Amino acid sequence: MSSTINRFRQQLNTGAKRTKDSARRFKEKAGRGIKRAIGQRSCIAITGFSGAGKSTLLASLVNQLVNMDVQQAQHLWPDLQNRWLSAALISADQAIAEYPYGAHLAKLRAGEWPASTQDLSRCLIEIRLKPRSRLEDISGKGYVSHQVEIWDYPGEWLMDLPLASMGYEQWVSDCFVHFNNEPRNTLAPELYQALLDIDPVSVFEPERFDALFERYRAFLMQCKAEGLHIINPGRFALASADKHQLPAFIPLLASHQHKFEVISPNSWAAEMQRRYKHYVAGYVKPFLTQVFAQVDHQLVLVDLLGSLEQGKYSLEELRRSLTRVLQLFSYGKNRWLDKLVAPKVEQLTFVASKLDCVLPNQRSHLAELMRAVVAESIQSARFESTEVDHLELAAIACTQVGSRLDRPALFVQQGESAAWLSHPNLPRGWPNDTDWAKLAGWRLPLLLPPSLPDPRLKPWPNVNMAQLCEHLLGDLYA
Ligand SMILES: Nc1nc2c(ncn2[C@@H]2O[C@H](COP(=O)(O)OP(=O)(O)OP(=O)(O)O)[C@@H](O)[C@H]2O)c(=O)[nH]1
Ligand SMILES: [Mg+2]
Repeated sequence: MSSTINRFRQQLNTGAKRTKDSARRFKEKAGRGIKRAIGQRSCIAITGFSGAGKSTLLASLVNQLVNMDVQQAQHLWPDLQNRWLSAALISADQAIAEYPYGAHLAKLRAGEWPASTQDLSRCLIEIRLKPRSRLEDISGKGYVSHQVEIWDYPGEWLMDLPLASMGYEQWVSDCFVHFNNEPRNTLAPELYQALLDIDPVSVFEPERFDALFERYRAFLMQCKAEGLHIINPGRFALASADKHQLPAFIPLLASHQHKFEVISPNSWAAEMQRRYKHYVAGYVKPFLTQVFAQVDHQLVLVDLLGSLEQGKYSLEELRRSLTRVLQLFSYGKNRWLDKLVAPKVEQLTFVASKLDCVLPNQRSHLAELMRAVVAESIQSARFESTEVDHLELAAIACTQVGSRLDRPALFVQQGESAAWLSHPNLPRGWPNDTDWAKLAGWRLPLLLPPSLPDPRLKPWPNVNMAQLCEHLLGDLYA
């Protein structure tokens, strides 16, 4: 009896905590919505798979903004010059983890890249501008302020977003198709058979599951190492994931061929469905809502060079997975109320990262390749009245453009050693077999950040970061 009362009390406490949490989340969300609606805050979402360069781009972007007068002294665009006062990182909510800008800055200055991201964090930047008129500055503060909100997260989480609109059965069908096609059918034929051998209506066997899940997880890691982008559950492709905290599940491939009318609650099928639902409702959907529900400007960051290096399956899957992810959002112009009720993404920019690794005379090739990779996404998502642009950049330039044998070339200094970099001809548009043959065996050089000065005193080397800032903040000066 007392254990029943205790359980009941525990449930009440959990329920009360959940209500308090949702009330806090609702208040936060409403606050964000109102700020966006009245033009005081814009939300930028960086959408990029693991290794695309999100954390580095964000560190470089914050540096450009908070040290604008030094970082962009050469590039300040006239409208900005007249109104810009300052930008600073602010913290507005103790419950949300802050983007570790200081730690990333210190790492970059020590010649290392930020570590691969393991959790969600938010970066909130307050920009102060001279008011355009007295009317704009009713409170007489001498400035108007605008907040820019950007989130950083592990790229593996992004791969799970399509699960938000699929049930377990649909996900299994998806896995079945992938397992039966290159490259997965070559990578894991035994695992495929082991997953197919489980009878979904038989009684769930926890030990057999544990052993199989370890194999399945190792396979997810292998897919990641091969440069593939459809990896679910994506959180288990992170080294830090703990299967005792996250619901672990596998695809019961035999259920793809048979539809079961009645399944017993202690069967494999029932257990996997429960875990899948829990994963989607408890992890995937909250992430989708928190980071992507109120986005003004979506930056889709793509590591095209990484996929060119990994080969055609990687590039093909990059194209497909981008299409799957982008289909989840609504795009278009917002009216005032839309921003509060059902916000749409108004601007979409496809950004190719690591441009510093591309020879200057081939940078336009990367732009053409980008257009080919995202053509399908643009067609299948509904982009009416959304501005779609492309930009190629390097958040931190590790190379310098020089001249060698009378041709523009890339020079790189890494510690004591210096070298000239070259690479095969990059394809103009979607690569054909001849392009792939040229790229075979090519390895993207793993460069370290160059020696970086104090950013308050000297600009950091980059390619096109000023264009990105202008592009993101352009609306503020319109
Ligand atoms: N040459 C060059 N390499 C870069 C640049 N930005 C990132 N990289 C490389 O790309 C790697 C991944 O960058 P991150 O910023 O950690 O990528 P991410 O998208 O945050 O990755 P996750 O946190 O794993 O999702 C770095 O470790 C660098 O090797 C750049 O501007 N130039
Ligand atoms: Mg990161």
